[in-house]
Amino acid sequence: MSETHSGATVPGVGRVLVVIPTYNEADNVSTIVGRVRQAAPQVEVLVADDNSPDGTGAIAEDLARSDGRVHVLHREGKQGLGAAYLAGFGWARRRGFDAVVEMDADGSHDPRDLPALLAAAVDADVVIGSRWTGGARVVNWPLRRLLLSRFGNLYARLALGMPVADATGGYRVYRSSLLDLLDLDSVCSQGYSFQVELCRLAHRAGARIVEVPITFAERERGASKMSPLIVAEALWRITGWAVDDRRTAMRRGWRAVTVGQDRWP
Ligand SMILES: Nc1nc2c(ncn2[C@@H]2O[C@H](COP(=O)(O)OP(=O)(O)OP(=O)(O)O)[C@@H](O)[C@H]2O)c(=O)[nH]1
Ligand SMILES: [Mg+2]
Repeated sequence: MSETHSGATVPGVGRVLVVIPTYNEADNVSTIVGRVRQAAPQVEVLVADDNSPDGTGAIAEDLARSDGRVHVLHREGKQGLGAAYLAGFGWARRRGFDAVVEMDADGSHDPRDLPALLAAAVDADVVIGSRWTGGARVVNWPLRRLLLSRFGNLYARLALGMPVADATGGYRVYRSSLLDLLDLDSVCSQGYSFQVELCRLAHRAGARIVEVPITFAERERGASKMSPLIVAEALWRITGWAVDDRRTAMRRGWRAVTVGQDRWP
């Protein structure tokens, strides 16, 4: 693992680490890292690779050797997006980064949107690069994926009461000051429900969540890791959290009636 270079900062935000989780992204990793460095030269990049059989980790290692602002976290094996991000957050916090960016490796998240996300982070704890707010564009996504994302977000918003249009999106900035407040050890999601879970934790912690419209494009190269299992995990976890929230609200209401303390949230 390479050492960090302290140095340039993003005005109003500080030192920023872009975490890019990878599993079999050999066709994409060089391009995405290069595009991030070009679009936002002040940031550093951490590729969090789950020992990809296609050699993504070795390619990332080469990139890190030739650019001191690029780093690699080699993990033992495929453990899901959530686990890779949590490891990346820990890596960033141990090295004193002020903000962490989540970004996919496959080019769906355009690094040219990063400056706008970072600018919004000056006055926010979480910035979501949103596909579903005014001004956003979704390019080349099959109808099946569009519907899944729309339905997933509608369900998350209604079930969890979060005022967020794109709670499943994975292009985000988190201020480290917020991550320090969240109980990340409690996070149980492995797949994409990780994004919803973090959104819920941030919302419950009273975080300032801002959405910035992005241009989202379908991956051009490499294989998708999306699976019915990942969709099922998101559905049952969101349902479980919604049930928990309602149970908690009912308990509080019951206590308010019987003891005269506490109030509905
Ligand atoms: N480290 C790590 N990265 C993962 C894992 N699963 C997915 N990723 C990465 O997470 C990002 C998002 O995964 P994608 O396969 O693009 O998922 P998606 O965007 O929902 O689906 P497609 O764009 O259709 O492929 C990519 O950079 C993947 O390489 C994992 O288990 N471990
Ligand atoms: Mg993708």
